[in-house]
Amino acid sequence: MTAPWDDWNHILKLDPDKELPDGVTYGDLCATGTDAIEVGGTMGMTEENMTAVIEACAEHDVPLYQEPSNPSVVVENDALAGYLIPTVFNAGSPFWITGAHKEWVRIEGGLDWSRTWTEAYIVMNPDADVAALTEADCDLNEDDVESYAMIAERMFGQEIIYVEYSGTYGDESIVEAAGDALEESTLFYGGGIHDYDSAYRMATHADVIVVGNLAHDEDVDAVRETVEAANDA
Ligand code: 1GP
Repeated sequence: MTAPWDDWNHILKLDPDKELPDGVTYGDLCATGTDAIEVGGTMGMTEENMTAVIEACAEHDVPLYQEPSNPSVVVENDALAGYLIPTVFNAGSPFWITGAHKEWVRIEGGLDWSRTWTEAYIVMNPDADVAALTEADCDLNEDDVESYAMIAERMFGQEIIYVEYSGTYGDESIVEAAGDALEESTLFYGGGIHDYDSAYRMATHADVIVVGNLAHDEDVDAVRETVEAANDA
C-alpha cells in the first residue's frame, strides 16, 4: 500500500492564527517546492481562520491537508487532500490520546474516512503550547522515544510517527533513535528548522521534515532553502 507521504521530504505547516511576513503570500509559500501544506496550530484555531488559509492555498498546486487541533474546527472543503488527526502518545491527559478522537468520529457529517489518517505525536519541547495543552511528559530519553515510536508502529499501527519539538531545534540523537526504531512507518520531524543546515541535518534522520514558524517569521527564500535541504539529504 502506498501512502501520500511516501514520497515526501518536506511539509510546510501554516498556522492560521499567525500572520505571514510583509510581502509574502500564501501563493509564494505554496510555490517553494514543499511536498505538502498542513494547516494547523495549537492555539486560537477557529473554523473561520482555518478556512481562510485553506482557501488561500487551494488555488495553488500543492497537496493540502488540515491538521485539526480539536473536534470543533474540522473544515469540510473539497480542496483538502485529507485530514491528519493528531494523537499524542506521551500526553498526560487521555483527552489527547483517544478522548478528542471519540468526539471527532461523531462530528456533524462524520469524518471522511477515505481522506483521514492519524499522526502519532511524541511531544518533546516542554515549553511549547502543545506540551502544556496535552500535559505531555517531555522528560524522555532516547530509549523512551524509541519505545514510543515502536509501540506506535507495531502495537497501534500508526503510519506516521511525529517527533515534535515545536519552537525549538531538537536533539538529533533522539530523532535518529526514533528513526531506527521504525520498520515501515514514516517519521516526521518538526521543530526549530530555520535554515539549510538545520533542515539538512534533521532530514538525514527523519523521512519528512516539517517547517512551521519560519514561514511566518522569515522571507520565503529561507523556506525555499529548507525544501532544497530536505531534497538533498
Ligand atoms: C510545529 O512541528 C512543527 O507543529 C514545526 O515546528 O514551528 O518550530 O518549525 P516549528
